Amino acid sequence: MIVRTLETAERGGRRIVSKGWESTRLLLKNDGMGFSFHVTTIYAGASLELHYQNHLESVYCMSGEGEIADLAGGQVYPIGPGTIYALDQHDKHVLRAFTEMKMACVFNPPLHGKEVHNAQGAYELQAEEIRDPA
Ligand code: 9YT
Repeated sequence: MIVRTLETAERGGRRIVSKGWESTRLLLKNDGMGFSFHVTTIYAGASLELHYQNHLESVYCMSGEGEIADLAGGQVYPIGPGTIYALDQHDKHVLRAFTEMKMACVFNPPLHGKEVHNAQGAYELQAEEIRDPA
């Protein structure tokens, strides 16, 4: 069994900070679950154009307000506490945060740990691992 807290994960090097967001990666590929699980903060005012060509992602909004635009179909959906979106078609999208947003995110295949977005707004399939200290 694996038991971790957000606080120990943050202090233990699992917190990745990038442009417009930060994410604490609580479960990763090396945990062997078949998915990764992250608690992500999207900073207020961020507008992220993303396209996870190599991954499926679902995102559950725990707090904050924003919207997601599907760039293929043009639809825009409000995102607030209690809403989940799933990028089941590797959908190219823009996520806009009107306030700071706290999200629970799951990736399949699981992330290795240190991924940040490439120029296409995707994560590469290979990246540096995060490991707990022995
Ligand atoms: C919602 C989203 O994709 N945000 C970017 C960060 C990502 N959730 C991650 O790497 O944890």
